[in-house]
Amino acid sequence: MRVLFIYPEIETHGNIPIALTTLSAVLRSAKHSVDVFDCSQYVPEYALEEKNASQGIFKPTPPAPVPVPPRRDIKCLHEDLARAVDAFNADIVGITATSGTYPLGLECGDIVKKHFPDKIVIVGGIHPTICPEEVIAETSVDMICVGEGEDALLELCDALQKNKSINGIKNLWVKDKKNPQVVYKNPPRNLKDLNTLPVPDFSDFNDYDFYRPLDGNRYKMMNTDISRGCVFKCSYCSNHLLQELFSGCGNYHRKKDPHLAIAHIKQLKDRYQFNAVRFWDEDFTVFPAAYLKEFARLYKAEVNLPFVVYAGTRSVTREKVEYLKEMGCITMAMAIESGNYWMRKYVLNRDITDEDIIEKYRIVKQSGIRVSAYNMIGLPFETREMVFDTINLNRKVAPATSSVSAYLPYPKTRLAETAQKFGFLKTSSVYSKFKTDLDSPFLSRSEINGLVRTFLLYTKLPKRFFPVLKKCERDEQFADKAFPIMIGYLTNPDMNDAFKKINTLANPGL
Ligand code: B12
Ligand code: SF4
Repeated sequence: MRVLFIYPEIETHGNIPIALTTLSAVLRSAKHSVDVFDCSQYVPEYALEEKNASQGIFKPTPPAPVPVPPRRDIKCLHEDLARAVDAFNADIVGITATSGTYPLGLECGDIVKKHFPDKIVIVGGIHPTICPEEVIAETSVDMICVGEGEDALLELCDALQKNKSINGIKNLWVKDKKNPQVVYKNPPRNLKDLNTLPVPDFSDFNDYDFYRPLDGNRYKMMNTDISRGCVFKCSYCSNHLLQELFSGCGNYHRKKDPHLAIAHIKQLKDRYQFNAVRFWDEDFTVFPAAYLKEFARLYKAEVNLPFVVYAGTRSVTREKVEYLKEMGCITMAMAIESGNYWMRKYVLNRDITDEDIIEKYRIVKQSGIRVSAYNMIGLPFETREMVFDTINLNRKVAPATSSVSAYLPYPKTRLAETAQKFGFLKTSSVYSKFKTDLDSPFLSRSEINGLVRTFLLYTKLPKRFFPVLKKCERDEQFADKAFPIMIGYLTNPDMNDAFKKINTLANPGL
């Protein structure tokens, strides 16, 4: 069979999705043909990096040592996709979708069906897994994959090849060919033993997209993981839903045997000449210390590349951090999310005290590993004072960088449902759009946007700058002019010079 995958990401490039690298490897090892239509090629070059650099989120970074692929205008996507499906002569078009990328994914499905009504369109990924009824109801969707796709997609391809029935494949919801009103909703299969996965295949992605910025350097970065799932149940995250959905299907949180994981990483390093690794596991320090110790030993001996991980403040210990340090970890990203204990405990279901968070950051910093912090603002019930609790906790732990995003009510999560129940989401469906649509009596949308814009500088600059930042929250044009001065202050902390420059801006009197 010939399978064309669509990666419908249009906001950023370089986040090579693990799902497609794994699914491609599985299909190719069974002699099926695969190609990828990568919509991130339509993202204007460096658009995001430049924006982030101008807000002080990224340090300016040297360019990638390979040519920038030609950037296509998004207006050509329709025509390009139709041509790609035709040129590849795809039997199946497989779309991967998170809730954020789903709208473009569906648009792609519509394009395919418009030009090639007989091609099979299948949608997989977290969005159809969580919202199967919504996705299967679309006329351009023939079937969806609920949960893991490796075995289901392979069985689908093999069955089609042998002209066998495709209606009973576990994990798939399939529309009856003659009567699309009838949907075969097959039960979930057991969760995949990660030790049976093949080495991922990165060959369908553009070389340029592997070069990622990190702390002022650019690395040829391998995106990979050694586990799936998470043991926690934060209310804003999809994991509690997945834990429920796949209960009875085996352990939800699984990890690879360290020897196998290392063998795969080593093969990928040699094949693609990667010079850094980004582990996309949900929490790299949740593994037992003995597992991490063994993994660290093998990694140092066989791979020995700098790497980046996500780690949970609840699972970090001094011993585990020591193993990561020995292995060559350059950055640990840890989430604070909210600096307000009540918000963390009762709204986010993250019960950890400020003192513990401070201690966990101290442990990582003492090890010499760079640490960055993730935060959210615009949470249900959040007031401006609570946002400043978050800013103040970031100031206390002083990570290398603090990033922030506006809270997004992801479909069916407990927090989205709470937000709906308490009237923070005025629209009838929280799934219809994926930007903050919180209507909070405590914090207006424009206030949230202003705080997102200025968050990093609030965490970094002396308090004397706060009135300037408050003005930047409300006045984007002023912010555009004041930001470079304040970012300049961070590298050359001359207060008098900075305020002289700020006072000469259009609207002095600060
Ligand atoms: C790595 C990761 C990222 C990476 C890369 C994302 C990418 N390009 O793949 C980065 C850091 C960039 C990222 C960013 C974000 N992420 Co993220 N991320 C993850 C994480 C931790 C792992 C995803 C992964 O690679 N898993 C391993 C692969 C193998 O699993 P998989 O993708 O589910 O694929 C399997 C099946 O779904 C299926 N499948 C997938 N595609 C297809 C296609 C077909 C045709 C078929 C048949 C099957 C199939 O088969 C695959 C193999 O079994 C997940 C957590 C999770 N539990 O999924 C969150 C997760 C996907 N992210 C999430 C969020 C919210 C975000 C951000 C919005 C965060 C932010 N505030 O910026 C952004 C935006 C991403 C976007 N554009 O939508 C949410 C999404 C919730 C939702 N309803 O969409 C998740 C689920 C976290 C969570 N638990 O809530 N993320
Ligand atoms: S620790 Fe992270 S991945 Fe796990 S449930 Fe909480 S937010 Fe989700």
